[in-house]
Amino acid sequence: MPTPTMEDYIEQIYSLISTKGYARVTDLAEALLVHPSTVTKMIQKLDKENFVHYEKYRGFILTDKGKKVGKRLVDRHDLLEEFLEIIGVDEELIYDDVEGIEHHLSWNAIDRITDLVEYFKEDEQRILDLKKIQARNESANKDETK
Ligand SMILES: [Mn+2]
Repeated sequence: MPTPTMEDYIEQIYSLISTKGYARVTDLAEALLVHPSTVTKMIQKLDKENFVHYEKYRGFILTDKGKKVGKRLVDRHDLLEEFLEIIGVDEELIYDDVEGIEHHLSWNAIDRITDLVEYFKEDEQRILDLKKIQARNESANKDETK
């Protein structure tokens, strides 16, 4: 199992490759806000564990194992964004919230959140009902701070 930090790298490499067609050390350093030498060290580690294939002067690619894990991590990220959006979290908070929680949930919890997202998407009325509760709680909160 990859560590949370390794997961961040694999996830980022996977999305860079699917949007740009390739992932370079500089792209990763920029995306993850770390120094390029830190990226290189992690890439070597990921290579050792067979998630990426690293060639010193030519950069790196995801192995089949890396692709499989990468897809799973990107899907998990997307699911959690969708989940927070459905339950009404402010849009500008969603990305950072997902980055904060995604590595700390079990795959069991992810599966159950998948069910819940499906539950809400199956019937618009369920989302409207939730919004009613939210409106009620929000106005109660406002009254408290008056
Ligand atoms: Mn993420």
